[in-house]
Amino acid sequence: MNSKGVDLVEVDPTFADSSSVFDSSKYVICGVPYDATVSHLSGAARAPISIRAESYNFETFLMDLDVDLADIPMCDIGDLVVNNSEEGQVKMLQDVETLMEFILEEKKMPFMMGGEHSITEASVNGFMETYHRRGGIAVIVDAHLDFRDEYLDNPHSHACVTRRLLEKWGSDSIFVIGARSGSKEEFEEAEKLGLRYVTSRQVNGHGITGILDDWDSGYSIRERPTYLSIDIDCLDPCYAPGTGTPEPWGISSLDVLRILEGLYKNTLAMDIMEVTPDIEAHITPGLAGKLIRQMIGLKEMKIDNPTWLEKL
Ligand SMILES: [Mn+2]
Repeated sequence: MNSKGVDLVEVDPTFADSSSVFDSSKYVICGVPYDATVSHLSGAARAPISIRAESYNFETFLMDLDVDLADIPMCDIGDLVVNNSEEGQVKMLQDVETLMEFILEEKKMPFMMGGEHSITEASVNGFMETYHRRGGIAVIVDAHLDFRDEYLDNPHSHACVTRRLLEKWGSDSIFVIGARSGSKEEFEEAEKLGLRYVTSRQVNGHGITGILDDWDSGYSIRERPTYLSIDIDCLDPCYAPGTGTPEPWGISSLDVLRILEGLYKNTLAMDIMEVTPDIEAHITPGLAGKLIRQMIGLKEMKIDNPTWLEKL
């Protein structure tokens, strides 16, 4: 494939069922093995390999959606070649942005597997280049507010992602779900700059569907092109222990499923970040892989009025 000067390396195995070639694929999976700005426990660079390995645990048939992924044209273009050091971050971010724009230009849905959350800044920027003028939004599901102005002298650290995106694309374009950690200053700045976020406790109390409904009435989020970023630490550590900065009292795996079900129609790009297989190498990367598979299944679901929960 022509990847606009971005270097990719083939992987073996590829993500399960991604057996099509790029040109005929509707869905494109890519790994970004970068974790050099991680602040607590590192190892997210090894997540793409691990998510691919665990993706083979699952049936190709998604019984709740009546979709067989073996029939769906999808490909795994391998890993972005990165210099996994702080010096390598600038080029990594440029390459992620270029790749995101390229895959969207080719009318395919990209799935980026991190790596650390700083990748999301570039990935959303690539998405917004095309979709901001059409009302594009980024929904970021994360335990952390990631609203520092800079962290360890780096304004593009994983701890600054949401702030950079809000500054660039405006408070009407960024929505955060599951926040429960940040400095006092981050919360004050988020208030001042008008960040729209709900905490994990609000999700627990109000229900994620109610929150999406509220945002839909206020900001029409279900009608706008959407980039969905899942930082795996949004989940309670009991569902996703394999992450570098686990934070208690998170949302459940069913909450995340409902986010996918609530937003899949207009979601045009997605990422899963911060899986750290050195800490736990099966349940967490498995869940990450399943979320990618479920999103593809939802996009391919034929029935008009889904009743998946009842059906189960
Ligand atoms: Mn996080």
